[in-house]
Amino acid sequence: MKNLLAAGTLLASLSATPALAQGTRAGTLIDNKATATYGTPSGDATIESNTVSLKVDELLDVTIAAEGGDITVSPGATERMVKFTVTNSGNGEEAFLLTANGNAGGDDFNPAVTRIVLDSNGNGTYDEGEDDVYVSGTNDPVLASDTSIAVFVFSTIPDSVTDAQRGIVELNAAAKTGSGTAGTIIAGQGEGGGNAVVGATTASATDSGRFVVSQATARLVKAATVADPFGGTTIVPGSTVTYTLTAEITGSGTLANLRVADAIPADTTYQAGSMTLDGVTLTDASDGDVGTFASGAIAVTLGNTNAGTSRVVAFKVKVK
Ligand SMILES: [Ca+2]
Ligand SMILES: [Ca+2]
Ligand SMILES: [Ca+2]
Ligand SMILES: [Ca+2]
Repeated sequence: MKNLLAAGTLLASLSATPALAQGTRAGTLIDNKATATYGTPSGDATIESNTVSLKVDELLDVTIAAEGGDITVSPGATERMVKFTVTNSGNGEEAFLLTANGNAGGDDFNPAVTRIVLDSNGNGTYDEGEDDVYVSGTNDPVLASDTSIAVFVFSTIPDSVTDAQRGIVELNAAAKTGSGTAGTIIAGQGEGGGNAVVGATTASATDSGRFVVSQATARLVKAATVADPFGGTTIVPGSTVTYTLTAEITGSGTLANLRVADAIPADTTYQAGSMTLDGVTLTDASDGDVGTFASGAIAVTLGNTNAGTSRVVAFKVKVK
């Protein structure tokens, strides 16, 4: 070639295979033949070089990405899902082995992984009964170069977790042909009969999704103030006792269907119409408001209550 370069004008032409996003497809032959043209007394003469034919090896590469953002869960929640996208960023068709891990460190708890599901119908969302449960070595997803598959990893959240704790779930995807040190050659295992070569991604990639616990907790504090018939605070027959029940909801999220009840103590009489919620009078009847006095007890239905709020129920009794 060097002699030809020196001999005259070189008209080299490289293969014009269109470039894919991840490079030339594995197995492609890159043929290169050069020509040299030079002048002679009878006109130009052209000679050709031999053809150099190179087969493109298969680069094994993969990327993985968990759908972003914290996933809110409550203690003991089941069937909580993290969606991952696995992309074959190599230049040939490849099968990928998937491994989920709920026991990673660097967080507050370990989600218990229950199953990995492949987006078999390719619509990007989980379809119960339609998308296939992944079984390693049985239905390892096969991806063409530059294509992706969604993978859904399901977990159960431990009962013992508390508000604001975080737990991560990892998913690893590794090329089935081989992974490890970049540049490692797996002879003859590339698409199209060439070698497979571990790419810059090590042909193995891991990402994680994160669960964060949202748990509301209620605390109920009861207090009493006394007013006796003489303008003092002694407990004597005829004294009025005002009970105050303060429900404090802490943590985050919402406490479901909160109800506060209090049985009227012995030796006292409920003072009709004395029940209040946050200072607003509630009727004793079971009617349109949330308070009821029945069967010797007051009951107030607060319903779903957000963390960070306090509700105050009060009522009066008279000492017999
Ligand atoms: Ca392959
Ligand atoms: Ca963990
Ligand atoms: Ca689907
Ligand atoms: Ca009422």
